[in-house]
Amino acid sequence: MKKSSIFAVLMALSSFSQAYEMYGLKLSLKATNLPFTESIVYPAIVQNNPVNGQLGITVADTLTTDGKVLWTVDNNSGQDLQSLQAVTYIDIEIDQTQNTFFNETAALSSLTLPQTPTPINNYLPSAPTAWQIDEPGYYGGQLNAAYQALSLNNSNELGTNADDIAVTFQHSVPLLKKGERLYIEARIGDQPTNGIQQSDPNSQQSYYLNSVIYTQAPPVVKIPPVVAITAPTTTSPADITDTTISVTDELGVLAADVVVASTTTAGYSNFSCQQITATQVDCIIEITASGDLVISATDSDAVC
Ligand SMILES: [Ca+2]
Ligand SMILES: [Ca+2]
Ligand SMILES: [Ca+2]
Repeated sequence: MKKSSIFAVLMALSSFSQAYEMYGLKLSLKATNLPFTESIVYPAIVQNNPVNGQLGITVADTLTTDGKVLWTVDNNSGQDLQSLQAVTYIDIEIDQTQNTFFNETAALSSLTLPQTPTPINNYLPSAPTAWQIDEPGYYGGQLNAAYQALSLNNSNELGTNADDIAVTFQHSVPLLKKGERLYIEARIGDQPTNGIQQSDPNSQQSYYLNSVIYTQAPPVVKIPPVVAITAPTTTSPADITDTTISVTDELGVLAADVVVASTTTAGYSNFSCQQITATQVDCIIEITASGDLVISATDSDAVC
């Protein structure tokens, strides 16, 4: 049986409107070449902890009033971290002063992103890849052990005499390069935000608990537009009128951005382009004198 009265006082002071109290909120990390390390927000707020001197972890905010906490993880180890695992651990109590902390249930809603991940420039959010619901270990549960081992079993281990409920989420990162940063965010929301739903049957309060990892977005690969000139007639005593041009681009190209280049030496007239689709422009042209025809196109990602 755990004692949580001191943390109930802490949360009362932080002007939460929610009917939950935070008992445990922490993050563990481990990689092939990084020993177990953690950053504990509750019960003891440990920020900027040196974690064996191998990572820089900061907590940008303690738990916000809208139920978010964001960890910044910098790889200061001097080496690439292989097979990085991260587990977020969330132990809330719902309306415990009215009906205790051991009357609650929890179930996986879906292992998907919350509806509104936090926008972070050049970073992409990902949902957890594993989860576990269990009693932490005060009363025979295994959740804290799973958190310590960074090995979640994708199951709800609560029995009928489960006592307390806590939840965990796991993220896997194949490679965090030397000097790179990632972010991990725990979410506690009273609106459906996917993740795990924890409910109090007496007060009928429910919270959706979730975790998000934000990793660097891969660089955008820019592909230049493709210009195809079809010239069935290459030699003629009269003007050539059957030359056509088709420009395509994987992102987009505008008719106004397809031009006859200044390096063109052929004589021409009646150059005209038409927008076929967002990614295709077709043009016609009349060739009036011998020479080279050079078409220039600028695509929407401005490759050329
Ligand atoms: Ca309760
Ligand atoms: Ca709990
Ligand atoms: Ca392009």
